Amino acid sequence: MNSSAMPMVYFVAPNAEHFDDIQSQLSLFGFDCQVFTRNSAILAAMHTQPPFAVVVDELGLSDANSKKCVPLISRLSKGPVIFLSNAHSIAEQIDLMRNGVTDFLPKPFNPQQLIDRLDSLQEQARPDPFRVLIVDDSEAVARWTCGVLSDAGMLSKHIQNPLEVILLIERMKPDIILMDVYMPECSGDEIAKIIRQNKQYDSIPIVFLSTETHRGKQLMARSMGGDDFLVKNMEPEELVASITITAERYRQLRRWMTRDSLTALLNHTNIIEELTREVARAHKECRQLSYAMVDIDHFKLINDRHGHMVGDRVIKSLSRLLRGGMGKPNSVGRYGGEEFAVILSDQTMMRAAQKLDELRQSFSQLTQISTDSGEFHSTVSIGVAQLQDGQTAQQLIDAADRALYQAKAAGRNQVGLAT
Ligand code: GH3
Ligand code: MG
Repeated sequence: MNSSAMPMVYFVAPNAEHFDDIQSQLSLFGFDCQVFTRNSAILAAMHTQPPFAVVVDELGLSDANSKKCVPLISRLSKGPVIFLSNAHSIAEQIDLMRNGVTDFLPKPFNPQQLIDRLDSLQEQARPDPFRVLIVDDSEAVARWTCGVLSDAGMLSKHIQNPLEVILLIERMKPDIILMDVYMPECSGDEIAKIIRQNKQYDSIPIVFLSTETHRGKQLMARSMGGDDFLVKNMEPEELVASITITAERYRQLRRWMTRDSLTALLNHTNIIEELTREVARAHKECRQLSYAMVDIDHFKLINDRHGHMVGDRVIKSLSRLLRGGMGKPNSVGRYGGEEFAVILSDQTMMRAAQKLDELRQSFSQLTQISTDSGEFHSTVSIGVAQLQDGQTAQQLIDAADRALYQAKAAGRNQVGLAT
């Protein structure tokens, strides 16, 4: 990976025409890019500044065809090698894969498709580590378990007092809870039962880790809300494998439950729950909080002119931009069809409006591609409001909604401020 903050993408093509636009589109999504037209230049750059990904045009370079340069580039590449081509037969694709190509993208080149692919490749490259909450009265057992899990790249936290578990769930948002069964304050199955009373914690798996080998007692504990029962003193590899399998399955399940399938943003219910939590926190800790509604302008026209599929792509490009611009994964949600909700914690309305206006401008600069490869641009209107004393989440949403309405009425493609 290169040393600059933005991941670098190298393009390999016979000439550098049209790359200015690709460069500006990629930079809106946080990728730097550079184009190479000569073999010696790309090979030297691969040595001195290895990129995050390389995109190779099937036409190859000005002085080497793709058959010649792909094997060399892929040998030097530490990341994905994406091949841009018109339809290739499966046999040809297999041949390219054997030569180091990892991904294929069709021509004509669509920057949005590449950004989509780069996004998911980036996610795979740095997966979010599992967070494990360990509830065990034995310091020695917990220390051993924490050590094993941290060696496997997981983040773990230990509490000795099971009565603190709800507080820690709120703070840590664990992927999985590893629970001892016999503890002085109360038993693990009692705590599991209490956790299961809270609907919002239903999707956090509880795995008992105990010396208990009696099958009946194990099943009894599981009937109280536990998802698995592991016996202490197991091999570290077995512990890590069991936790990984369960945590991964539930993480996927949670993703389906809480996220919108098109954009992977929080869905309507969950962004409102998130806002409600943030409103409570802001009141309690006297923090500032702003909230915005972002709505695509004349979206119905986009659907009518270019079709639903292109409309979906416009929605995706906006969601990606909002997610990238906000930093925190849970601060953006899909409120409805082409309407998005953004939570701006610790921000005044003015600061929030400034940031949102930058995103508004970036979105208007995105080149959208229609089905006949024509290009068009789309815009958004935004309403932003700041939390007032004693205001509820719903009142804050209503205030942002009114500001959005004002922005639409004033001509769209602008940010409206709540009054
Ligand atoms: P305005 O500028 O006033 O917001 O006008 P608009 O056309 O954007 O708003 P309107 O509410 O009239 O139309 C929104 C359209 O969005 C209607 C609906 O068919 C479409 N839509 C909602 N969800 C989706 C979706 O997931 N994909 C696509 N392609 N279209 C959607
Ligand atoms: Mg709209």
